[in-house]
Amino acid sequence: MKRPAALCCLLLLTACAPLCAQPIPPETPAQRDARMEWWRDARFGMFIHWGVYAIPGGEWEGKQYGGIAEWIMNSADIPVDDYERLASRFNPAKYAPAAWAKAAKQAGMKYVVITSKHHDGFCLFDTETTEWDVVDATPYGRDLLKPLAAACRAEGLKFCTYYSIMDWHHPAQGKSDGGRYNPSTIKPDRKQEYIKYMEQQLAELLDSCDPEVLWFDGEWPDWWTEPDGRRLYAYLRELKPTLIINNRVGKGRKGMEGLNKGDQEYVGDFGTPEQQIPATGLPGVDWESCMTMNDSWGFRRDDDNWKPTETLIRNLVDIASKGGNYLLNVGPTADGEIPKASLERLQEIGHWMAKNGESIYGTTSSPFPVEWGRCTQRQEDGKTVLYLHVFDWPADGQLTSPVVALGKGPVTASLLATGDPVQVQASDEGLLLRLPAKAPDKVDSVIKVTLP
Ligand code: FHN
Repeated sequence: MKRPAALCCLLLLTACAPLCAQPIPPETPAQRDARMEWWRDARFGMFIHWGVYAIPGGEWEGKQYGGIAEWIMNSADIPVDDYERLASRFNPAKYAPAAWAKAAKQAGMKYVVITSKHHDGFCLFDTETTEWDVVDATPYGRDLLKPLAAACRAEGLKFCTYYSIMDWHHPAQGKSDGGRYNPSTIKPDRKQEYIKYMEQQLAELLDSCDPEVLWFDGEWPDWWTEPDGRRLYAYLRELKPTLIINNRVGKGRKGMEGLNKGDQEYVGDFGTPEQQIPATGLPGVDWESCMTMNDSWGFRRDDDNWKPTETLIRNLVDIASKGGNYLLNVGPTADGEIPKASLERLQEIGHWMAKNGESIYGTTSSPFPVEWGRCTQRQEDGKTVLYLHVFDWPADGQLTSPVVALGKGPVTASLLATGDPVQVQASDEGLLLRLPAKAPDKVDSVIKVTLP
C-alpha cells in the first residue's frame, strides 16, 4: 500500500539507522504527570484479543489449548504450515468496529487496547514488513485497526494497541528445529534484524492508527533484555513523545513493583499485574490489572466460566481503591462478534457506572482500609471527597468509617446514585452514618462524603 512520503523517510531512517542506544527523552515529574493524566483518570479500559486463533477457538485436532500462549508453548503440536492455513479462513464478515466502540463506551470504559500482533506474528494491520497480515493473507483483505481507531475516537475513547515481542512466525524466531517453532529462542545472528522489523512495524502502527498506548507483551524470552526494552522505549517516545508504554517493553513484568521499585529500575510507564489484583496499591506507581471475563484471552468455544458481573464491578472498585486501572478483556469470534456473555456483562457494568462512575474516574487510592467494602477519594474545590463503596450493607443501618483529618465546617453525605442525603456524625475518631434500610445497589452502594 502506497505510504506518505514522510513515513517512507521515517521507515528508511529506521531501516538503516544504527541501533545506537537513543537516550530516553528527559521528562520532569510535572511533564510525566501531564502525559499520564488521561490514563490515570480513565481507570477502566477494554482489552481485545482477536486474530486467526479465534478460528480454532482453543481446540486443535481434538486437543484443548487453554490460551494462545499455550498453543505457542506447545507449538510442536501445531505445525506452522497448518496454522498459517487458518488465515485463508479468516473473513470477519460481522466485524462492526462502531458497535465494539459503543459497547466499550456504554460499559463506562475510557480506552480500548487491541492486539495488533500476538505471539503468532499475524498482523491485524496493513504492514509492508510481511505478507502474514490481514490484508495479504486473508479473504477479508482490509486493515482491521484503522476503522476501530476511528470508531473509538468517534465515541471519545482512546485507541491503544497491544504488540507481542515474541513472534514465532518471524524466521528469526521460528523454524528453529525442523519446521517447528521454539518461540523462546532467537537465532543470535538475526536478533538485530528482528528488532528492526519490530521498529518498522511499530512506526507503521503509529502512522496508521496513532495509538495512545503501546501495550507490549511476549517479553519473557531470555533473548529479550531490559536494555533492549530501554532502547525500544526511547525509540518510540522519540517518535511520539506523548505515547504511554507499559513495563513489558522491558523486563519489569514482575507486576507493579517492577516500576522504579525494589532492586532495579525497569523501563515502562505502568506496571501490568495479570489476572490478579495487588493486595495494596503502591503510592506513586501507576499500574493496571489486565483480566479476562472467563478464563481465556482469545475466543474459546468451550470456556463458559464467566465471572458474574458483581465480581467484575467489585474488581473495578477494588482496583480503583488501590490507585490502579482495570483492563477487562473480550475475545471476539472469528466472524467478528463479541460473545453475548461478554456484551451482557459490559451492559450491566455500564448501568452501574452510569450512576456511580464519579466514584471511579479521576479518583485516587483509599486513605484507609475498610471492612464493609472499599473507598476511593478525590480532591474537589479544596475539599476531600470520600466515596464509600458499601458491599455489605449494615442490617442495623449504621455504618462506621475511619476519616482523614477534618477541617472546619460541616461534613455532608449523600447516596451517590440518587443524591438522597445521608445522616453523618463526624469526629477525628471517624464517621457514623445512618443509612436507609435497603441498599440502593446490591453489588456496591456508594455514599459520597464531603469533608471540610
Ligand atoms: O500469552 C499472553 C496471553 O495470550 C495474553 O495476551 C496475556 C495478556 O496479558 N499475556 C500473555 C500471557 O502473560
